[in-house]
Amino acid sequence: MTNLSSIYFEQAKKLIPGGVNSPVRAFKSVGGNPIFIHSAKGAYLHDVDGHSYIDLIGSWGPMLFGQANLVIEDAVRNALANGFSFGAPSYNEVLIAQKITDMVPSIEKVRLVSSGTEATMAAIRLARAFTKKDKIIKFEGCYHGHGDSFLIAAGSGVATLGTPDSPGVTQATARDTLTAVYNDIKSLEKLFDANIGTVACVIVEPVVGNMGLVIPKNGYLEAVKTLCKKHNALLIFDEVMTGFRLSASGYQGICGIKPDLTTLGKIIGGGLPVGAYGGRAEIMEMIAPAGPVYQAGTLSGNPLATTAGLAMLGLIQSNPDVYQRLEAKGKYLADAIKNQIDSLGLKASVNQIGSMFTLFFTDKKVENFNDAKTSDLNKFGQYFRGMLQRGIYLPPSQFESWFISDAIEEVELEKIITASWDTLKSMQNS
Ligand code: KE4
Repeated sequence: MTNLSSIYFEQAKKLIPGGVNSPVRAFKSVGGNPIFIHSAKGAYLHDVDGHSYIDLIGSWGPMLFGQANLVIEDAVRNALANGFSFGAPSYNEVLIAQKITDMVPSIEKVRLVSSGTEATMAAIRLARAFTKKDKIIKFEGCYHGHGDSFLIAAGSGVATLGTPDSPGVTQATARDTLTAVYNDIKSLEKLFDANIGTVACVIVEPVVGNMGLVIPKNGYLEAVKTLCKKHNALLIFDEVMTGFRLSASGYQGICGIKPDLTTLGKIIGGGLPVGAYGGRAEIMEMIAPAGPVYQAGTLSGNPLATTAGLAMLGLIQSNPDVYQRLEAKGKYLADAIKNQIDSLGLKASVNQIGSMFTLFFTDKKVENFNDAKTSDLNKFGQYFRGMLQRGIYLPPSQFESWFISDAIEEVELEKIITASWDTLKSMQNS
């Protein structure tokens, strides 16, 4: 039966590469065509054909309090009357910089940009300038946006499409990106020892969302920081996804490790385009016009986007217990699905921390990208489609984290759990 989503997708493919403006949205690895969303509110997405879904993507992380939160909506509505973009400083930029530096102690100075990719690109340029060294170390399966230096053994949509290294990235660029194995400190040590005096920084997702959810082993991040200090390399925590998702100070507020630089995005824009990078003042002072490292952006600090971001950060500050609520909801869901795996004798495993969650179709405990890649992608595709048919919208990739929002209440959790049971049962009988 032809529906509007299919009609719109056919039109989109004639005008937009792959019919989407970001690859992972295309359902390529899960089968079927993407669904066009008409509106979203609270825990729900509503598609153009009148179907509703419980939203476990949350716009890939920003929607901590659920879709179209009224506080954020009112703030943006009121700001509209003042204009959309000035290309000149506005006080919102001071206010949001104050909130970010208050909430994340390791950030003494911060620069706003318009996406996580811009933030990570600028952060490594700054690290290279500050250390006067060229190489960066990232981890297989981690994703830091689509900057050339990062499209080496990357996760998220890159892994989803099975193209860990993108064409168009020059050998010269690739040569300066070294990749280690996450959660394996020896692999990082080996890279440092083989590249003495040349590594500017290590960039890491402290909790990884882009292999699917992978949690650092005890002591791992501390060991990474120790190696960075030993080799005079900066430690960059890419908290674009985990920033304000796992605590009001990101994952660094939980693990107690202070990186030299942090990159942020997603939640700090409240759903509008905001990215940021920040850290030790002596490093940030190198950024133009204070220093020689150039970085710029037409819409950086945009008044509407910073209004939404300020409203979001204000909601977090006035709801400090949101993270306990999200941890309880995440654990409840994880325990229920683990029970389903056990009672059905499935080859599957679950990783969960706070409101981040991934069901892997492998019986291995997933602690790095190689573990994640043992997942049965066909089974994940079947599960994704079954959940979608039952009104649950998951991230369309095995190599992504699910995001539970605070708008998801017990009734939605029960619907997700029932849909999961019915889907897994039907998969077993097929
Ligand atoms: P953006 O340029 O997409 O705003 O941020 C890039 C980025 C940087 N660092 C981390 C840890 C990230 O997770 C991201 C982007 N996340 C993906 C989802 N895994 C965005 C979704 C997409 O690519 O469509």
